[in-house]
Amino acid sequence: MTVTPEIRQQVKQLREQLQKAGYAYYVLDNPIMEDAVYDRLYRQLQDIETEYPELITADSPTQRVGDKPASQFTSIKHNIPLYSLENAFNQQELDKWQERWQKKLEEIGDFDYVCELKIDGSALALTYEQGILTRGVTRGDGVTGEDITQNIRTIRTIPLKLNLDNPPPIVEVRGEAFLPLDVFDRINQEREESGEALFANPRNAVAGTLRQLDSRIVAQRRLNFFAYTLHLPDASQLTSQWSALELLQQMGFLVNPNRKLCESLEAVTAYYRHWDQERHNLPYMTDGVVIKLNSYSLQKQLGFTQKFPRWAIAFKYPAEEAPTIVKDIIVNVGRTGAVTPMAVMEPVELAGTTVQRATLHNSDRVCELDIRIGDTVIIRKAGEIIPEVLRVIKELRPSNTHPYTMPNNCPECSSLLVRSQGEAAIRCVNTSCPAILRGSLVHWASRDALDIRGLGEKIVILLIDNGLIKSLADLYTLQVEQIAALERMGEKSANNLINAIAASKSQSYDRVLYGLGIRYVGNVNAKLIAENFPDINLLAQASIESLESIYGIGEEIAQSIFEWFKIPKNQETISYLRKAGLQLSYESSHNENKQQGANKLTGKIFVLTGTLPSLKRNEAKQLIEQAGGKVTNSVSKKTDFLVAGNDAGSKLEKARNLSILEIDENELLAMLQP
Ligand code: 1X8
Repeated sequence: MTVTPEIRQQVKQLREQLQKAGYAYYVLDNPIMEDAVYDRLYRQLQDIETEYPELITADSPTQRVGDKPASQFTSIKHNIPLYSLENAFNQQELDKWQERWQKKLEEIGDFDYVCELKIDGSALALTYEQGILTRGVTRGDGVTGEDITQNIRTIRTIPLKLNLDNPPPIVEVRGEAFLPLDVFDRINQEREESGEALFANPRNAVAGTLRQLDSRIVAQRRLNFFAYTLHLPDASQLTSQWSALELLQQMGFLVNPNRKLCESLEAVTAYYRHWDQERHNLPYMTDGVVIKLNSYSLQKQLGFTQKFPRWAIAFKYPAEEAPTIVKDIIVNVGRTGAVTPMAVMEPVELAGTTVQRATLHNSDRVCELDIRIGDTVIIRKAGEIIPEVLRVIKELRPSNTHPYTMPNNCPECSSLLVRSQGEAAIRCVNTSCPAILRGSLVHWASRDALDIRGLGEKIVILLIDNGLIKSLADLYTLQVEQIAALERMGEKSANNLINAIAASKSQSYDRVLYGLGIRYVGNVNAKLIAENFPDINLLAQASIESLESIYGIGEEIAQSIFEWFKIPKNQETISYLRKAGLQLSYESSHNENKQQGANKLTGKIFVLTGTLPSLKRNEAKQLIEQAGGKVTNSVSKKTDFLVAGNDAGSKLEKARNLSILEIDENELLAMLQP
């Protein structure tokens, strides 16, 4: 088929729309398009590119998903070396630095400093030719790095094309690739559960991810990037670091918003102190502040030492480590049955919170540390929610301590623990163990799974301890009165919980699959699997070979799924969930909408306002639309129902003026009942 000008035009338009939407979503954190619309446009573009591969360009939004594994990376010499920064650990060292650079200059005049947060990640150098991203290289040793362009394309906040009308022939952008802390925690949790070695900190996790030969794995890890250095071919175009940051932002990069122009070292110190507190509320790790002379002309006059620029310094925060005393060593049983040893310690301030528990990871680590009750230990918090024990100070060990040995039996159900070959983890394999049930339920209700608001660990424990829940399926037969009768639960919160559980029945099949907690089946894999086996019955009968033939699914995952479905108790769970009305296939959700959705709400126009007690806005919207109704943003004479939650504002007033029927969440859910 020949490419017509119309097709070219359509491709161009689709790319522009997708690029804008992606920028709004990832960089501005302010979406301008519904996910479903984005997906539709994306697929349109993908379809055209499949038909006309000659139209694919390096800057097409479809080129972010990763490609077949590379066999190795190529070494690349940096055009301009990536220097490291001199460190200051206290005020005196900072003062000395100022004295030193001022002494080097004959004339100083007015100057200011740019303060930026130092991001704990991996430095990257990006090359754009004629405005198109052509290369991404790791810092390496500063002189030579590795070409990881394929991996870098998967980072959504790195533009594939610069937002410039007349891009210079070549532009180099530098910055820090980093992992949001929640993603880091999730990666480590998954590794812990599958018995893999943990990443010690987000920086290692980023470096490890960037060096992944399989860029599809990188694409799943949600790496992010802050740009902080810009090299243009014509050096006279820019005169300061501050304006460089602004230009980077205009060009489409994510630039850290927490930067500050400071006129004195006192102001710099105030910035440093401010962020010493505030950094604990950031969703990424910072380990200090980078201070740069703003003026490029001053930077140029000062130049570099053998190792560092003279015009910049990193003012580091002290390592987040603290000594404390071990009061007890306990083991925790997770949802997969994996048994994690934990140290219970004298409470200690660390990274802005009081901690009294630290993970010891597994029995190998316990042996290696030779940790004992009574020991003084150094604990560290490296971004993870649970800190870890770094080392034991043997010199401070009291007499009469005993080496700790891991229990042979599960602390919760007493059944014998099992260590599989080649695994670091020891497991409880009793499928009725209350600890496993507890963990499974918390996972089932978690955000990426069925997303049941209000069903956190505390409530789960309450439900299990009161004998209301013995399996996952029991969630769906719970009655309001049963919950309302529990300690610290009223009628209202019981109602909310029941509604939230009911709403989870309309969550998609891939979320259900993830929620089941099958080992190695993360939320990304769950989507892949669901697409290839669009009905759980097909999946239950799938052979290991057919599972493995899914692009992206390896032997371990295939084996794990295969074995999961062989367990009678799991088959029972599926059958209960089916009865309860959960989505166990992609088709069924569509079919059911057609039949039982019975188009109960066809033609009805709804407006949502305020916060609903259990449904999120998009969930409510989805439910209404599935039943044939329509949701609009503003109240008018055409509006049939106003669904009002807490803190409803002007829409409520307007609806009352127009005498529009006002309903609450419960009434809405009742209308949706088949
Ligand atoms: C390293 C880093 C810099 C910045 C932030 N995080 C880092 N890890 C910044 O300038 N905002 S600069 C830098 C370097 O030059 N080695």
